[in-house]
Amino acid sequence: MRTTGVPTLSTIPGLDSAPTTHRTLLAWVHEVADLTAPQRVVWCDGSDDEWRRLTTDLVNVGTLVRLRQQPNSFAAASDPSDVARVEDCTYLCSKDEPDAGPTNNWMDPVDMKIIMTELYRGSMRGRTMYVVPFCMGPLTAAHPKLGVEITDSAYVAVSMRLMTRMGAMALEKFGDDAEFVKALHSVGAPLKPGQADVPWPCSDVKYISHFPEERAIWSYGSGYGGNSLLGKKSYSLRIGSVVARDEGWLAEHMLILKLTSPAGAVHYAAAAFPSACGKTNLAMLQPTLPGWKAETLGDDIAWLRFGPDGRLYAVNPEFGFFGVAPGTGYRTNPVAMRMIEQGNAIFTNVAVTDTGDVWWEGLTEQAPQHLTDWQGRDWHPDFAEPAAHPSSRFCTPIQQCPTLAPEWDDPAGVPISAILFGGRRATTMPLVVESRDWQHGVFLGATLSSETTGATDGEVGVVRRDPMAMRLFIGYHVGDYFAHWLALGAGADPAKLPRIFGVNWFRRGADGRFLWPGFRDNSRVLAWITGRIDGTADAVDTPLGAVPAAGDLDLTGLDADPGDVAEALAVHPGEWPAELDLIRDWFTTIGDKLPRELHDEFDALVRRLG
Ligand code: GTP
Ligand code: SPV
Ligand code: MN
Repeated sequence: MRTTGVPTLSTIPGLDSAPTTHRTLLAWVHEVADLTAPQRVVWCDGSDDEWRRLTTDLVNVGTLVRLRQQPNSFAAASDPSDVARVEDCTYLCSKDEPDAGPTNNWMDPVDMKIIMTELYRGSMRGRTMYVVPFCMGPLTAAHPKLGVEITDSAYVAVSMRLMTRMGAMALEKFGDDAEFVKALHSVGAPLKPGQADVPWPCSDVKYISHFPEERAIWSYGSGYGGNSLLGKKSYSLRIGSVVARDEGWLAEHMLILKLTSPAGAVHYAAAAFPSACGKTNLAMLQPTLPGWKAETLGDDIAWLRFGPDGRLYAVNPEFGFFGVAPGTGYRTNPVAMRMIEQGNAIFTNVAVTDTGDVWWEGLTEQAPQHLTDWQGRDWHPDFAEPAAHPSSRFCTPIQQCPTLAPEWDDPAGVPISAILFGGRRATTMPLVVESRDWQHGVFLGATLSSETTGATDGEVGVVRRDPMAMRLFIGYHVGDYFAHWLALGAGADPAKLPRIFGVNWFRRGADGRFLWPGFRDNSRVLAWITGRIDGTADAVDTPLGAVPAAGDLDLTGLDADPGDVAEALAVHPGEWPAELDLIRDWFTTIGDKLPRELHDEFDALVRRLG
C-alpha cells in the first residue's frame, strides 16, 4: 500500500549506493526512506570534498554565509522560533511511566511512535536524506559507541562532522553487525515540487523523543543544537545515562580539565554546571596563578568508568565544541578565540560585520558601528536588542583547541581526582565548598540549583533544582539515578574516589555586581581544591562543608575587593531556611524513589545549621 506520488524504494537515487553491508543499518535506512520519501539519499563519508559540497549548497540556499575574515568558516541564522533546546517538547518514552520520573516529560512509546510516524510520513519530500554514521568517544575503544543519524538537514550533517567522529572512520567500526543507536531527525518541512526552500526550514510542531529500552532517538521539527545534533545531549546523556546505569558507569554533563601545579603534580577534574553556566570557559582556563598550567579534554560531556586500578576515569565522547558565543573574547577566553580564528567553524545566530566577520556581545568592548544582527536586520550600537542571540554558538573541531591535552583521545580516559558541581546562584551558595565524603558529595549534586538561562526555551533567571546539571538529560528516574551514584561510590575504595566540591562563580553583591571576578581567576579555587586533595590547603568547617577562609586562597595579584571575596565565601545561616524549604520541596517531588541516604544527609544538614 503506497500513497500516490511517494517514490518507491528503488526509485530513490542514492539509496542503494550504501558503503556498508551492515544488515540492520541497511534495513533501517530503507525503512526510513520509504516512510519519509526523500528526493535522494546521501551516505556521508566525512571527507573534505563532502564538506565543501555541503557548505557550498548551504551557502547557495542561504542557510550559511561564508565569512571573509576566517578560513573555511560560516555563519548560520536559525529561524527566530528555533533558537534553543525545547524542553517542553522533549520526551522520555520508557515503557513504564515511573521509569521516566518527575524530571522527564513522558509518553507511551507506542503512542509516541504513532504520532511521530504520521509526522515523518513524507516529511523529507523534496529534500536530501543524509545517512550520517558516527562514533561517540575514541574510535580505538574496545567497544566503540556507535550511532547513525538520518537527517534531512545538510546543516546537521556538517555540524555532526565537527561534533562527532563521523563518516567513513566511524562506518569502518560497524562491520556487519555492530550495535548502534538509531537517531532519526527531520526538520519537518517537506517541499512541494517547485517550491522554493527557506534558509532555515523547521516546523512549529516539535518532538525530541527518546526510547531508552530500544536505545533510539526520534527528533522532529527543529534544526537547532541539542534538538538536532543527536550525538550530543540525546545520545551521550539521555540514552547514555541509561546504558551507563545498565553497565555500571556514569554519563554526565561535565567538562574535563587537566591541571598541573607549579611543582609538576597533575590532577584531572570534571565539573558539572548547567547549560550556559561556565563549562566551556573553565575547560579552556588560562590560570592567572603563576606557574599553573591547565589543559582541555572536554567542555560539555564526560563518560566516567572505573579503571582496573579502582580509580574513576573520564572520556569526552565528543569531537568538537558547541560553545556559547556571547561573553567569549580575548579577555575572558583567549583559548576559544585562538581556536575559532583557525577557521573551519560554523557559527549560529551571531551577528556578521560589514567586512564578513562575526561579532557578538563581549567579543570586543566596543561594538562595531554597523552589523547585520542574527535576524538579518541592520544593527547599530543604540539598537535595543543584542546583535547576537544570547545562546548563539560557535562550533569548532576539538583538535583546534590550543590547550588540548595530549591524552584527549585515549580510550582509557584520564583518572579524575575532583568532581565539581556548580550553579548560577546570586545568593546562598559560597564560592566553593568541599563535601565531607562521597555520600555528602552526591547530596551536593542532587540538590544543585541554578537560575535558568537562555540555553533552553522558557523563562530566564528562575532558581530551580538541576541535579548534577542533568535535570534535562537523565534518561530514567532521578531517584534511581541518585541511587546509581551512591551505589558506585559504596562499591569503590573511598581513598580512590574523586573528592566532590560545590562551586558558585555567580554570587552577587547587594548592587547586583558579581562578587568574584571568575573566569581565569577560578584557577585560584582550583588550586585550593588540589591543595585539599594533597592535604596542603586549609579550610574552615561550616555546616555546608569545608570552605576556605579568604587567607586560604592564593589571591596574589587578584584585582578584587577583599570584602567582596569574603562575602563570596561566606556561609550565612540566615539564608538557609528558605533554601531548606526548596530542597524539601524538591525531595518531595522525587518521592519514594529518593534514596534514604539523601534524606539522612538532609537531616544532618538541618542539624548542623542548628
Ligand atoms: P553550555 O554550552 O550551554 O553547556 O554552556 P557552558 O556551561 O559551557 O557555559 P559557558 O562556559 O559557555 O559560559 C556561559 C556564560 O557564562 C558565558 O556568557 C560566560 O561569559 C559566562 N561565564 C563563564 N564563566 C564565568 C565566570 O567565572 N564568571 C562569570 N561571571 N561568568 C562566567
Ligand atoms: C547545552 O545547552 O547544554 C549545550 C548546547 O551544550 S545544546 O547542544 O543545545 O545542548
Ligand atoms: Mn552543555
